[in-house]
Amino acid sequence: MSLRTVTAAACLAAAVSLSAAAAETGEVEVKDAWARATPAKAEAGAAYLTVLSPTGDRLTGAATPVAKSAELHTMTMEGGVMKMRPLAGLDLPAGQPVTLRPGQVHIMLFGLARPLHEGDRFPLTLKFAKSPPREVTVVVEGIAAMGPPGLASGGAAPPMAMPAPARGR
Ligand SMILES: [Cu+2]
Repeated sequence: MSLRTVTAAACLAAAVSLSAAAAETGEVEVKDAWARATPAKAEAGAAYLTVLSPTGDRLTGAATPVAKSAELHTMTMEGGVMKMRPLAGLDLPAGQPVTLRPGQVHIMLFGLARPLHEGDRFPLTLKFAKSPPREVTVVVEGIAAMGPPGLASGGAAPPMAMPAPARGR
């Protein structure tokens, strides 16, 4: 057995034990975290990702140093216009990936410290009902992107009402 084969085998073993551990602890998996670039003076942006809980959980909130607040939002069609409203939590059925995407559930970022530029990366901490908070890296895509590279579904988003922060804070 060559050294290269040994290394590959060791890596594979490590990867397998890692996913086994994740399944045992019910640790959530998060992938394809991305955000749209924002116009120069925009104070709000949105982040999207895919999250999977092996044992079932609930996404209850998010936080990031690049925005004053991050809120779970959903979108509904009202009179032909998409309107956003805050969402208290998002159920994560056991073993089923849940994808946040433009025009649907998203993580709204209010009070951006600076515009999000394509190619930027920023940390986002996700909060869950059961699992410990989880920090992921969000990659900023183009201003009209519909998804992370290779996963873009295409099609234009419907017209969207201007976002407003939730009241009563
Ligand atoms: Cu929103």
